[in-house]
Amino acid sequence: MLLLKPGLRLYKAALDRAAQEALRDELRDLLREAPLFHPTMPRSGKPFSVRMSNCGPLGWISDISGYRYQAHHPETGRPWPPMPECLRGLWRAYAGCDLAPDACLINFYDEQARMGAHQDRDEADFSAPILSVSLGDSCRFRYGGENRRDPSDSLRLDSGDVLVFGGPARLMFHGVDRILPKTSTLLDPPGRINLTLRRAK
Ligand code: MD3
Ligand code: FE
Repeated sequence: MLLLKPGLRLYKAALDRAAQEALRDELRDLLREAPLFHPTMPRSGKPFSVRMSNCGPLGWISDISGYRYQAHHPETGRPWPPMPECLRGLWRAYAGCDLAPDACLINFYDEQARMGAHQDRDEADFSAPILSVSLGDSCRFRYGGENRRDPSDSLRLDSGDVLVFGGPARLMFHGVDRILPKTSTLLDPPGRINLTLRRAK
């Protein structure tokens, strides 16, 4: 485990190749039930470059009217599929939180996609951590402080890495500067999947 700063813990290669392949295959089935959608920015309606879906009781979505957690897919209207057991196991092993996650956001990045610096503050209780799992192509991940202008650092995240953000790191600004194309053979089509396990309510 690497403690990058207070509350920010990195577990390199928490999932080995076989575990990554098993999770990839589960996600492939799950995304048939809850297809990736193109979220849009509140007010402007500008599309995100990242496509998203969710699993677990609640899912995070963004559309013209705002950001929120809801229990159904915005396009199919169906409830989100259950969270794979392997993800709940990662939460038990690494999150250090007795309460189970009730939401898992699935982000898919193609080679061009990125995510601008933001805070995650749509959850009811910031005392619970957020756990992130990376699969597929590596990325350059950027993280700063609680104010947008605070100095930032960047870090390469590789397939199988788990990051936990808790305590003083929970409200830090963070984003994905870029995907590093052709750094992994896990996904077809290529790209990067990031899963974030949260307690939304
Ligand atoms: C730091 N996702 O979905 S994961 C997001 O790689 C998001 O897809 C990025 O930011 C991705 O909101 C980064 C790492 C991450 C996730 C949640 C955080 C970092 C965080 C919440 C608080 C602080
Ligand atoms: Fe985020």
